[in-house]
Amino acid sequence: MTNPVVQSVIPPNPADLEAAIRYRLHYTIAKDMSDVNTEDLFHAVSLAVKDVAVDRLLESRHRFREEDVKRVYYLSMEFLPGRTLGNNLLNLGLYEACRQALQTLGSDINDVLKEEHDPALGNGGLGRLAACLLDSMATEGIAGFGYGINYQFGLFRQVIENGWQVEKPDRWLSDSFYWQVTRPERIATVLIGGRVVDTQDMHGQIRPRWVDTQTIQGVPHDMPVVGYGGKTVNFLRLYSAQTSHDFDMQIFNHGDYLKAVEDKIKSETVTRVLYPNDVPESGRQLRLTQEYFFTACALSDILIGFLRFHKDLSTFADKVSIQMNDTHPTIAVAELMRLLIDEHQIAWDEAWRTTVAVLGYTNHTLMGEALERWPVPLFEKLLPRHMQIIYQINERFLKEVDKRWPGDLDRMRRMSIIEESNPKQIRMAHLAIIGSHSTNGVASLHSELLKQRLLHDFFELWPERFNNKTNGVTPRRWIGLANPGLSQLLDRRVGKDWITDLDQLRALEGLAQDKGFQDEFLKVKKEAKARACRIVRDQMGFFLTGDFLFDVHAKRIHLYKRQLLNVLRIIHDYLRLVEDRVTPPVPQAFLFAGKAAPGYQAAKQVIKLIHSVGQVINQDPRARDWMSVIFVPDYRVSIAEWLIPAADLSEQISTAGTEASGTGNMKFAMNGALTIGTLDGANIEIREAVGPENFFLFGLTADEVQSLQARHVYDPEGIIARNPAIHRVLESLLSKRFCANDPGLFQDMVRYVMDRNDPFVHLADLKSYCRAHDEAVALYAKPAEWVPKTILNVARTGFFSSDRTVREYARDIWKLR
Ligand code: 26Q
Repeated sequence: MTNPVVQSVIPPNPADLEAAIRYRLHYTIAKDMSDVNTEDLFHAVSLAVKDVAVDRLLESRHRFREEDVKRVYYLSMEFLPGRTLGNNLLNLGLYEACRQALQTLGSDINDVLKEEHDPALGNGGLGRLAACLLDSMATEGIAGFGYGINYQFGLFRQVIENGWQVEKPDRWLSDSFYWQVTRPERIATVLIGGRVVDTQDMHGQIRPRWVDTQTIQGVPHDMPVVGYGGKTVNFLRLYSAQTSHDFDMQIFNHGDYLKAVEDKIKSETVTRVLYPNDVPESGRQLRLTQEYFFTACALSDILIGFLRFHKDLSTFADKVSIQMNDTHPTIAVAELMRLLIDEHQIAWDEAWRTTVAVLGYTNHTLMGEALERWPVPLFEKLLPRHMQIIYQINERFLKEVDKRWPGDLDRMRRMSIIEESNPKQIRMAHLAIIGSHSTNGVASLHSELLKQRLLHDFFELWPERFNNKTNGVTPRRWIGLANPGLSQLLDRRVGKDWITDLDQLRALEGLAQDKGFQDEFLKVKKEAKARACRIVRDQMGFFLTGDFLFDVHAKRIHLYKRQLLNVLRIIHDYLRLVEDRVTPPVPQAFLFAGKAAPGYQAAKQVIKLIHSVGQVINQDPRARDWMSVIFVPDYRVSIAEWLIPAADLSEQISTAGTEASGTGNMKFAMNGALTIGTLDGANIEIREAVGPENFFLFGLTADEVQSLQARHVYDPEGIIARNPAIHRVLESLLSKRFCANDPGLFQDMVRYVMDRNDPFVHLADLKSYCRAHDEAVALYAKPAEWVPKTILNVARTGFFSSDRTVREYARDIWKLR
């Protein structure tokens, strides 16, 4: 038996692929065909396909070197790539061949793909965006590479016990994760701790030296990132921390064996676990160490790679762009300066010009309290040399501010990198803006609000540094893989090129009124809903039917995202049904999914509330034919892939001015759900794109919310007094209705929404939310009106392809070609 794969590339031909799979089953898995199970098949297919990906990876590397192209490095603490095998089959053009090959081997491709663990190396939107951008860079043929952390434990697994979220470890890496290639030859050495001493060089110049440091090694693990069509394969390089080999030797040479082993364990914990917060907690030493560790690994790797093919660093900025995904890798500003100055003897001014030209910063939040700050004492202890460099950067920067606004001390205090609190804090966002040539927001409104509010001082100083890059999502995963029915329909009706040129979906506009097409389109949605029903039944034992309108609210649980507002509205509908005997035009299923940060009590109570309300409604014979409430546990990419295509209505109801962009909103619209939403984040652009008549709008605008708060006139009690229906909802929450066994359980929830200082002004939007929802449901009852709208949503979401996003980054920030 020869390995048909090593003869380079498998043509997309079932017989060859089958032979490759058989080869792997025989020689790697060492099993007879008669013993083979689905898991074995998964391993064999993965190995066969990985070989193809590696072939193309080496070819791409060679081509990029020959052409000496400019490279982009995307630094991110989080990547949520989703399952790999199906994606790589699709992008390599092997999906159909594999389906047939597996059929011949007596197996269903869907069962085989499900064997793969879905890596959860991120919290939510920010990590998933990183994965979509990598996919699009490879597809666009850009030499773009991800750098991050190979966490041993990804985001916790969410289990629901008695309605409460319980966190369980997610040890995702196993021996059978084949997609990673360890690269021992590119181990990075990272210094940390110690102190700085001044020494004189041979010219009598004072040169600071960082001494008595500890060393941690970063071991890179590369995962291929296959572009669609398989022409370009880039990589995602994830580092795990390891004690240095020298250090291991010292264990034997010096006497203190136990101390040495303890230190070893300590340094290897650096990459043990992903922090689950989506609001930063200052003062966590391990988190800062993680941020520095992976940034330092990445920069040293990038410099070494560059110097292998270039004689010195003078052209570095022409050939390299580094994008910082939020402030998490912002220590890159100081680390790059340190490398250029201390290790490569470049003068400050030139080093600074290079640093600013190379780095770009993407901001993902509007909430001031979510901006990262690190206490100076902690920073000084871990990174004394970086602290010196940051002080110098700040000194020069404040001189510039003083030159522009002489004597404006208040402004200097506001803009300084150092916040003069006790203890002093380093404002990472300021460091990022000052140390880079570009600061971008992730949706149009977000970028505007950054300029007008959060970062206004910086915008006044450097308007040219600010720009917008509206997020996007990859059509390969979010239509191609997630929605095979829609995908095939598009292939037939608009041709196959939509997958790399999503604007082609426009061709559907002309079909929106075509009865034949409407039926086909409806059938696709029906099938996606039927699939969701099967999964909900098999995994949760809940019998759901596709005749219900599927109303889906899936994202991290957070007060600003207002799952609580949705629950209030559901209770309102429920009371209207059982108390007022008003039946809705159509039965509805309210599906929730999302994780709460483990320390975020209010968010965890929202999860409990959803379960409690669900239990009452789902068991009430007066209600259960009309409404169901379902919480799908452990939300992750692989759940989004079946849940989103099944949605009829997409809940995007954050308080205006709080959600930077959202990307789920795009995935839903692309898959033919209509959005009910506020004028927040990318909702605004989605609404403009699909047409206001195809979007259910409600709620205050960002300016109105701000003005309400600035004037201190938000008056929840007044709202309750004027709206008996709202009053009734809150009364029911205070009563035993939803917490018979635990009276008073939801008092806190009521307190949140009755607080005049509720930052998310729930009650200000409740009435208009109910109105918009009623409209949506009434429309759903008239398929002749609803279906054309969903078709137009799909037709007009081409803009939200991450291919477009990446092209904009390439043109405006990375300055490629
Ligand atoms: C920071 C410091 C310490 C511990 C944790 C963190 C931390 C971790 C994750 C801070 C933030 C995050 C994640 C943020 C995030 O996902 N933001 C989302 O980014 C999306 C992509 O741009 C946007 O679409 C969403 O609007 C935004 O909420």
